[in-house]
Amino acid sequence: MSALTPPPKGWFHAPHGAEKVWIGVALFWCLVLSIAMPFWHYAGKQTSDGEAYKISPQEYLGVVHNYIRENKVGEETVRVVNPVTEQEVETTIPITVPTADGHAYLVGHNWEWYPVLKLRKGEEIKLHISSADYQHGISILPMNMNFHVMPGYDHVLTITPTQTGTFDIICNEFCGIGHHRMTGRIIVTD
Ligand SMILES: [Cu+2]
Repeated sequence: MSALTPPPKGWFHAPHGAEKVWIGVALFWCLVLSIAMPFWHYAGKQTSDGEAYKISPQEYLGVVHNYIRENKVGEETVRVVNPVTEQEVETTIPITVPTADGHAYLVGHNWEWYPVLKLRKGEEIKLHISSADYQHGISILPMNMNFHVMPGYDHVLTITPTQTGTFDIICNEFCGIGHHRMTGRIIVTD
């Protein structure tokens, strides 16, 4: 019998016994997860309200560079490994604070999160995030905070830091050969 031959007549037997139980368990769990998604959308404290605006990657980069020019408070020296040549180079990355009206800008591109943000504990800000090239995923550690970042959109997250410290950012959406080295930083002070 080849795969193209129809099965013999009478092949279907209604589920019974343990099979029925497993179908029931799977169906029940599907329903639980289906309800959990909209529930956490409203009840979760780390859910985006979906605020986003269309912007080209070039325009967004312009916005970020203006923001850095006006809100830079320092610089950090970092060692970056070129993922293609494996050569290590020293480079600087600007440290910025939010604007007077509480906006901060972050861009993800191959392969870094730029610039470093310095925030204050308890101060609500509008965090703008976009990508200058591919899809990236921003993951703020050690908290379990993840957000999918698309080029062409200025995603706006309203956030209030609740802990002081240095938080590392990684990329959790595979974006190319340097993905595993794509990092950034958020510093929260009192
Ligand atoms: Cu990535």
